[in-house]
Amino acid sequence: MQIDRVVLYRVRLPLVAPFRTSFGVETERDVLLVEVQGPSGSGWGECVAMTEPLYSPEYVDGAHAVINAHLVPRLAAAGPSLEAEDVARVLAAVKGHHMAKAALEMAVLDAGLRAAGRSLADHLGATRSRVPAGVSLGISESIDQLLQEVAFYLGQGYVRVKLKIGPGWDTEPVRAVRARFGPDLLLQVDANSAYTLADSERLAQLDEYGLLLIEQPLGEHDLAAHAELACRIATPVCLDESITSLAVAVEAIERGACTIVNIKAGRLGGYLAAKRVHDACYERGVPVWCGGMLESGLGRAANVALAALPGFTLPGDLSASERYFRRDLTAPFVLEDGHLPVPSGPGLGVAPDLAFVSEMAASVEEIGFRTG
Ligand code: OSB
Ligand code: MG
Repeated sequence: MQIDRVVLYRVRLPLVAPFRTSFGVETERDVLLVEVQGPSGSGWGECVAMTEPLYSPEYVDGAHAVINAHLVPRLAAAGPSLEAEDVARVLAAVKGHHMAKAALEMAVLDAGLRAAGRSLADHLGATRSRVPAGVSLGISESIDQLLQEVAFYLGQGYVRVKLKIGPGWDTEPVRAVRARFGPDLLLQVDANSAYTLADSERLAQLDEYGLLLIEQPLGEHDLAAHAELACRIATPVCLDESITSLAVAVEAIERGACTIVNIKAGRLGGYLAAKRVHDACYERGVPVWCGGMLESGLGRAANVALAALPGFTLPGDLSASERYFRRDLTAPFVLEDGHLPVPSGPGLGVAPDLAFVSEMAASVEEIGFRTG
């Protein structure tokens, strides 16, 4: 795979509705797209870093800067031929910045697979042609509004509901949703690290509602506290923010900090690292599911491919395009009987709508690779 240049696009996509979590409110998605271009065609990556460093230390302006100043120059220096499998090693001297690295690796992966006529799903080892769709619902204005939202998405066919929670919005919404929609609804909650171990009695009050899991109740770096909490509550603990590498995933499982893992390629440094975490969990019998970061159709295509691997036994945060955006950057992902189809075309199997990307682009930068 020869790369001649990298093009970075910043595209602002308004969300159809504000998305409120324990760490803040999102009203638009500031998407950083990476296109790698070479003689055999181009490939696309999406950086999932958010506007502010509130979910994790990364944020989109920082990712953009590190890609420009530190990552692209290393790719350019790596020589005329580069495979996706080389990208992580070439970038390894730069510490952290997993979301920035993941975006570049995703673009190289897409370019290579497109040129080879092979789908990302096949390349990763997908065993399914469609994946169940879950929906992640932000903190609402009121219980009434939340119940309406849940009813709306269940009407659309979503097979699992996740409620964002935080202090002041936890047992009441969960109780209300259970009471209204019954015991068979697949229901889980995500605290985005809003609690401490001192809240364990409050969190134990969720035990009676038969949740699939509680996601990231405590701090990102606090595996020991998660292991202690897991002993104090009946709801299975799942980690999101904490799972920053394969080593941490294995440690979290071995220490009893979680019994379920949320896999996000951006947080782990790419889809290839995400596959390795999947494999390690699969070997250990630990269920995994595919998290989301309000991706456009490009990131969504890759997430859906990843979620088609056999260890993804729980529905992911994989929703239809219209749940996020009035118009997506690709052909929209549409729910089919509560599922999303796994793209089967070469690479990501979806292409950006270039006219729409240009129309929405706040900036476009081309970085040429000097060769010879
Ligand atoms: O914690 O899973 C999370 C969105 C942005 C940042 C973090 C998270 C989320 C979501 C939304 O829960 C998942 C989605 O539908 O993309
Ligand atoms: Mg989460």
